[in-house]
Amino acid sequence: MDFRHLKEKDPQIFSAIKKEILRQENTLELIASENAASLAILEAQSSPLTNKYAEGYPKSRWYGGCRFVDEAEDLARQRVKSLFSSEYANVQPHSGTQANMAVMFSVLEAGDTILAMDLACGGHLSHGHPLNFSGKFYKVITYGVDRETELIDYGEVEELAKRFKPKLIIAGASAYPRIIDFSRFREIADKVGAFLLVDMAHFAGLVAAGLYPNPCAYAEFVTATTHKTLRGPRGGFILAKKEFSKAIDSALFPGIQGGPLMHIIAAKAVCFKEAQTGEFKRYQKRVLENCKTFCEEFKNLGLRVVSGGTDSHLLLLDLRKIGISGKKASLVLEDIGITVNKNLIPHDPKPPSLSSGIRIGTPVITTRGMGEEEVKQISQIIYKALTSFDNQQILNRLKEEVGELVKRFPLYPDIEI
Ligand code: DSN
Repeated sequence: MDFRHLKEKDPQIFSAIKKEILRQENTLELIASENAASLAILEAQSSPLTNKYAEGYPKSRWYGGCRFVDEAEDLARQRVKSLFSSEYANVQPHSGTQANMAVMFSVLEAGDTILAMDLACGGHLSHGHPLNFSGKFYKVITYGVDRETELIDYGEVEELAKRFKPKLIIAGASAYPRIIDFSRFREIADKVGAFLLVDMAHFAGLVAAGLYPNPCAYAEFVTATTHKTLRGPRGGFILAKKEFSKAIDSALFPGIQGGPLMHIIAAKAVCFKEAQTGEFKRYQKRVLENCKTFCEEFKNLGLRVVSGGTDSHLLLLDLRKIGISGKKASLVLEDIGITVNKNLIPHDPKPPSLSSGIRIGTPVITTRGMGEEEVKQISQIIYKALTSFDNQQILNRLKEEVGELVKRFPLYPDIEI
């Protein structure tokens, strides 16, 4: 892959892209929601399929000339249905939020009640945050995690469900390291006659590899993004029971989106094919192992890991013992070439703009081929940086160590810039 045309035609944009490629190459990326898509996926999403208007669905489009994009969308739908054993799929959502919006628009009326996880305890913006459409259109009741165990308090979820009778219950989070008990959510939803939506955006790759329970067996609706653990192009998709197919299709188009991004849908199809391979399953296993190693190392270093560990690709580190905020920690780490995000810990005494923790994820470093030895080294680097954040000499040394480490595990050796 090269950029020879762009370089000539638009040197300014080429320069921004080149710098970003080099940043990704030379940084230890530990943001849990990011990954590094394959060259096959990058090629599909940069193809001339971007030129095609295809409002509608395969074999039922508003414009002519859709024969071949139909092939791509059909392949994407078949592959994702088979990957997650789902009866129905819609691969057109531009993002996870659009996927959630389409599900909500297909079964809810404005003013209906939804029960979802509190953002402060690990939930997601599109599950009812007051500034998001979901919080503006619906009456939102939130559940959190237990103060002691930092696990979802299913007793609280049931109690809230019985009290407020939500029409939709949402399970799924962006900063919850543990396995979510979908069968318990199903039981609660059934007790109050609610629909269940599982947003598996974060852990979809682990589900595809059989390392996390498959929510399709429990929920009427399952939404996800393709670019997190699933390691595909940026975008979303919806899985559901067949009886909801018409309602979801029309909630998405013409309800909230116009022409689908056919180049991205083709790249999603490639992602779903890659996710069926043994190599992908082995990759997800290493993602999980690396995350568990991080937890053990941080605990050995005397730090507290939220909920005591992880069952997934992410962990939350409580920094209060070191006496540094999540915001300061992420800035210190960025200066030495490590990217993380500040994150609230459950029942955080600090505001979201500061936060007491950081979220760490292993999808990207595992894609680069890093394993136990490197994770142990990175844990030490993070610990030393955060405990010596005012010692520039130590930080300079750690930055060199990060630089040497990333050079040994190139991210995109075949991209010519
Ligand atoms: N922004 C994503 C995350 O980092 O978890 C969720 O959409």
